[in-house]
Amino acid sequence: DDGSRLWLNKQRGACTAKIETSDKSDIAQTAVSELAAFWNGCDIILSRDKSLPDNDGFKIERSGKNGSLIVKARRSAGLLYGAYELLRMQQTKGEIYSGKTGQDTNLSAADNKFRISPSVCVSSSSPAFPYRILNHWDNPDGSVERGYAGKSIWKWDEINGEKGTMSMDLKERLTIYCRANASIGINGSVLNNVNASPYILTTEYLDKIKVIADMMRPYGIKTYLAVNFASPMAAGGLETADPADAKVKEWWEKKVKEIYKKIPDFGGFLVKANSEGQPGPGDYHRTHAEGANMLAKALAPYNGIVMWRSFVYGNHEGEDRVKQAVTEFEELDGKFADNVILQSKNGPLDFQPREPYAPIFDRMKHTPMWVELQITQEYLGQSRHLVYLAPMWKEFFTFVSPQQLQGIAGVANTGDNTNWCGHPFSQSNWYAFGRLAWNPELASDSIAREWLAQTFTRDTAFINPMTAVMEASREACVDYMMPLGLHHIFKADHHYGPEPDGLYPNYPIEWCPVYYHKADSLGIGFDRTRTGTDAVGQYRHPYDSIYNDINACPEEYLLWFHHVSWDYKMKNGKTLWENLSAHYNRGVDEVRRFIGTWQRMRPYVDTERFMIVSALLDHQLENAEEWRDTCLGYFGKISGKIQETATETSANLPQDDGTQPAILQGRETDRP
Ligand code: BDP
Repeated sequence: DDGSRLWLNKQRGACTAKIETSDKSDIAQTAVSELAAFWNGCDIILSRDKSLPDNDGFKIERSGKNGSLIVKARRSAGLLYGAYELLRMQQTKGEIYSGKTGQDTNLSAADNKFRISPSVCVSSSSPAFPYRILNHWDNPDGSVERGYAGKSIWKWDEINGEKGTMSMDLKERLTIYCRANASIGINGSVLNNVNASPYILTTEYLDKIKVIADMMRPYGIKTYLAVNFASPMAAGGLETADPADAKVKEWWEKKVKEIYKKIPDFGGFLVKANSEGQPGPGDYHRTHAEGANMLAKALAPYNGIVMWRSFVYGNHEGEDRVKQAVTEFEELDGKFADNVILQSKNGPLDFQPREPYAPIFDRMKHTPMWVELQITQEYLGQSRHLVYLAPMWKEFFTFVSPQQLQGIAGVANTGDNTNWCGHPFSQSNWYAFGRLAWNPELASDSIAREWLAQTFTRDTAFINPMTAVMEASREACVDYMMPLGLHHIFKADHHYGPEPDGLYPNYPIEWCPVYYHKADSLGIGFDRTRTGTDAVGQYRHPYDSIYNDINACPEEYLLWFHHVSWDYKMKNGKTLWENLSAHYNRGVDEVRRFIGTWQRMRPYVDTERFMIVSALLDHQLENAEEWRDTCLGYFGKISGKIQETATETSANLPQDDGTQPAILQGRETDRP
């Protein structure tokens, strides 16, 4: 299995069932054709129902007499999601029987059949967020920022904008993309990088984008674009991009009109402004609100939205980087137009293996908020390490209630590699993102089980141990990279290997590892307490005082909030240094354990994927050892806990010199 079909049904069913609907929409027709192709069970009726709440949800019921099923939904999209729910049940549980014999139980796994209960409602579900969106960081030149699975999936050369066509190859590939997204409830895609090229808004590109939008629409997926705030200059020839300038406003209004003429249900713009060198309203002494509202006004007549990112730093000289989003946005709370959403990363820094939640979610009381999660594993071993991210995202939702959010965005991990995501297990992160975007209450292990069953096999001898591996994998990564609240000790810019001594004269200090761990002969960690940078002060009560108090602060965040002496006694009675070593070692041991488990999975997995995952896990183990030895070597030297020099300690270790394991050669990695 080359992994190209993701978790989708691999075999067309020999469906003799009748699938019927009176809904003529393209989306409902997609639902019918998916069921007709893959369903192996009773007859199904898809029916719109105005009495249901106005969202993408659905209900599945037995229709009575002949044991057929009825999927009810207010919207056509709900019919599609209901259809996929049935296919998921079939794929994870086995052939479905709809209870003619009156039995109310699932048959045993050995029977590979699942009996639908004769009780009235089989399943009922509606999404937690109306907006469930992928953010692609794809550039028009085909490269992908932080992409680890090849080049962009959008093959612009294969799209003929004038004729409105795309190559057969691309169509086939993007159909899988659409089906995969729809199967997990994703209903929007931002096609391009937040570091946006202005050329994406040229008519040439818009014509091609229309072709993509037309293809995604029948799957319920709306098209969005990331825009460069200075587009009126670069793509429109104006001398300014000042949001208060009449010509600038007019340029955006015309551009928006042009877009909606081509794509009547276009979703809106995503904007990274005045962040990491991107242009923005600040260039003209205007606020984020003034910039966002200008775009929002142009989009409002068409029901378009502006997703404005809060990922900013560097505009407040000397201030702790993790505080700057709140500093910059809090005073603008309530000043944004109704169709502006503030999109914030889950943590206050930048997608680290573990961060406390971002306090901006506590501070913005009058502004609709979305969370941005990173599916692509920029800081978690890229697509070379097996790291399942659902436990990390679930952790975020224990601090920030889904009810506070209007939408959820995930930075995609897709590329043109045959298997889409590089590592076969990285597909699970795309899957889990969609499932949690639909229902953040789902347990991460049940999502893992679902994904494993659909992607590999339903055999519990495989699913049980591999679910355990997936569930443990994120904590293992934290342990071998940055335990106890350490963060950002990655090698310059490519964010892959360790570089605890990193201090680069030509980069901002906020990019340097030494700025984040602050290790010295006395201790280690970033003092963000009241007497330090007071980042704790941005948190709602009681987190502000919990994080401020070294004895109350959860140990997994200890070095995020405190500068702690090497001999500090932790809860288990051992010193900080001893605990640090234990965590690094545990991380490595865990990867070794994952390898042992995987080796026992050989009978359940096709050779192709078995070999790839084996090679990747070996590579992960080497990397984990490198992380441990480099970090403990360096910190050991600084603290005086290890007598020999760090260079001697790490001299014999495999170094990450950027070479890839043979099996991966030729893949995109390490983009600055
Ligand atoms: C960082 C990435 C960088 C992105 C930036 C962002 O390293 O490539 O452009 O975030 O989110 O994580 O804007």
